[in-house]
Amino acid sequence: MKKTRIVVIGVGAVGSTTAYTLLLRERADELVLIDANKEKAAGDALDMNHGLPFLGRTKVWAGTYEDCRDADIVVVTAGAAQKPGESRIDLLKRNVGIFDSIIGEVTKYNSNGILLIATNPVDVMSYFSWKKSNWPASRVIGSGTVLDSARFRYLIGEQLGIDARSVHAQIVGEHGDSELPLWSLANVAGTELNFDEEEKASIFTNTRDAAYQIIEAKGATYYAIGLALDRICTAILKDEGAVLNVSTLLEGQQGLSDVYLGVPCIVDRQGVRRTMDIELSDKELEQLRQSSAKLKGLIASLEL
Ligand code: 6V0
Repeated sequence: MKKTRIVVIGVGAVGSTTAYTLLLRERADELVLIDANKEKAAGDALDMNHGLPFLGRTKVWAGTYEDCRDADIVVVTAGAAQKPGESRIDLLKRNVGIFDSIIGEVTKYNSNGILLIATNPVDVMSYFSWKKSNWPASRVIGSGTVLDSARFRYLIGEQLGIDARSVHAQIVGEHGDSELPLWSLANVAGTELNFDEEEKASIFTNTRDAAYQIIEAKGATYYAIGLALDRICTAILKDEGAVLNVSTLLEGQQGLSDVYLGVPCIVDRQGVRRTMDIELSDKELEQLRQSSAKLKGLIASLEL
């Protein structure tokens, strides 16, 4: 039987935590770590291998792009850190330069795997990866608002005293400042949530600004995104048909197209099978359009 292989490119805070999460959950037979900093990738692989006597039989090694050949999923978390005084647009252009070479290398060796992008701004990096790879959009997926939706469900669950897994609620749009909560569809067991406007505003602000809060406290966020990426990998490898708010190419949904955004998608072995048809309130639709316009502006600035 063919062995399942996940390649993680970029093993900084997010990549190494994701790889460790995939290892703990025995998600694949083979786990390959790639980083421009080869020593870091080699050190992580050695460290993880020393844990194997306590785990299963996953094979972990620091690899090269040739190892992408048999990969089922290539997770990309590589990115440049913002330099002092550097604008977000300049950082974006630098990350696009990095992705130009990474995606070029991956597609040299692999033509039928799934690209799972986490590097920020994730919706733009996913769009760029789709263009650069020439792969069908169904197989180029961004982590989108999967993490944001998890934060949202956690905070609602805390407020209600209900397990976050029983809370059905989602964030859509950009993974970032223009994202929006879909209160009109949020529920527990089909029951509408009775929050007042102040409570709603506080829950959403804490969701949207969570990354700033964590980065201020400890410099980076990585545990929850590691679990979110593991969740997406599981939906793919187990052909689940799970509904996850990954970032995908819109082709007319909600009147939007030629942009990657976080929306509820059915995810299975083929990647994104399709997006769910959801009915938004007028206000939500307007906010989603604004989020899309912002991302399109960023894409246009790249002059692809
Ligand atoms: P980090 O700890 O600086 O790690 C980045 C890694 O990328 C480093 O190990 C670099 O050596 C490596 N790298 C840089 N250039 C290359 C290259 N050309 N080839 C291979 N490797 C390279 O950053 P961290 O891990 O904290 O964050 C990584 C990215 O994830 C950033 O863009 C974050 O903004 C983003 N996040 C995305 C989230 C999401 O929900 N999508 C959540 C958290 C962070």
